[in-house]
Amino acid sequence: MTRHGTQAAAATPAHDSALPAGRAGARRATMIADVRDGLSRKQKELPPKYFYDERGSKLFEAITRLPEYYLTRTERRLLGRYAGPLVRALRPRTLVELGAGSAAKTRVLLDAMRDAGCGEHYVPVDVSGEFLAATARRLRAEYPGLRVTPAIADIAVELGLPSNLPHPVLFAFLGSTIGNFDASAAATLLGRVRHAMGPFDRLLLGADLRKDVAVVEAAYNDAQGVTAEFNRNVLHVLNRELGAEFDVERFEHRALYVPARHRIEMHLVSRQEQAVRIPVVGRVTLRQGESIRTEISCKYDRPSIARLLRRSGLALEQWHTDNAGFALAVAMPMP
Ligand code: SAH
Ligand code: AVI
Repeated sequence: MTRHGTQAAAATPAHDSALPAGRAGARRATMIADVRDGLSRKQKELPPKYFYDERGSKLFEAITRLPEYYLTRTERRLLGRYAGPLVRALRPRTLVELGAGSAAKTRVLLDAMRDAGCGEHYVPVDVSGEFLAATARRLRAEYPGLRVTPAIADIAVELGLPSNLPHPVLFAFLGSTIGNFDASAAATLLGRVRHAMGPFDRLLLGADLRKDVAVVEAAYNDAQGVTAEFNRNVLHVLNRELGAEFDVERFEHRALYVPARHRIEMHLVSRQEQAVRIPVVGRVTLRQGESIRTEISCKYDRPSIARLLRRSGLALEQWHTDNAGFALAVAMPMP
């Protein structure tokens, strides 16, 4: 994420029902602060964590099945190859997954843990509470005997982990979601993981790699327009949760690679000059062609991942990749 809320919402165990009133109030206050801050910048910005209400999470799931979006299937292939050996060597008792979403690929890790006769506790962490609760319900049904303790948390602020997790813990941060955080936020976040780690714990990090710009741009500009809908969903979320009056059709999806920063950026470009009322926040004006940046998605290579890990107190221990340009990195805590 490029920016984060100033008012940190505390982490809460996820319940299967709607958010408790205090929690909903904290989310709203954080959202107001984020929107006020982001939309008053020269380059207007909204944090990508607001894509993921139930509709946004489903749109993301649809993105993962698109022919252009190579990331998910490449990572799944790599997991299929390397999860078994990793789990057999580490024998984790707990799997903690950051930004778990629907935990679709996690099943590869959970299956490997079951096959190896280890793994008693799964802790999916996500900012999207409703979706997380559904994921937890499904996993409990699929893996009887596995303790599933979901935690709703904004990982840019805190991990929200239960105390006394059985070690060794395997932390997983898949999908290249790390790329949605700028370098300093990414290092802070991974530093938080480092802080939670014991000496025999490991981090499994999925990272999308630098490659032909046309391939990356196609992945974020799919022919069916699913990514465009996903991008515009953040405006639906602000309309519903804050009573904002965005006319979503007045915004065009744009995704462009910025070579100097090794990242693709998603923007919502105003099709016309307009003023948008957002209760509590105020009136926001946009010129024709002016954009709101909604996401960055950084692309890496081995040295940049090793550097990021080092900055976070971690050391790169294993590096697995294939020719589709995605990597699984395994990191250990630096003493
Ligand atoms: N891990 C899955 C899902 C990736 S989508 C995969 O690899 O396919 C990104 C997920 O991260 C979403 O579920 C979203 O709700 C979550 N997320 C995004 N920003 C977050 C934040 N700041 N804190 C916690 N979770 C976040
Ligand atoms: C979740 N995250 C890693 C995705 C990405 O590729 O940056 C979100 C996404 N944005 C557009 N398409 C998918």
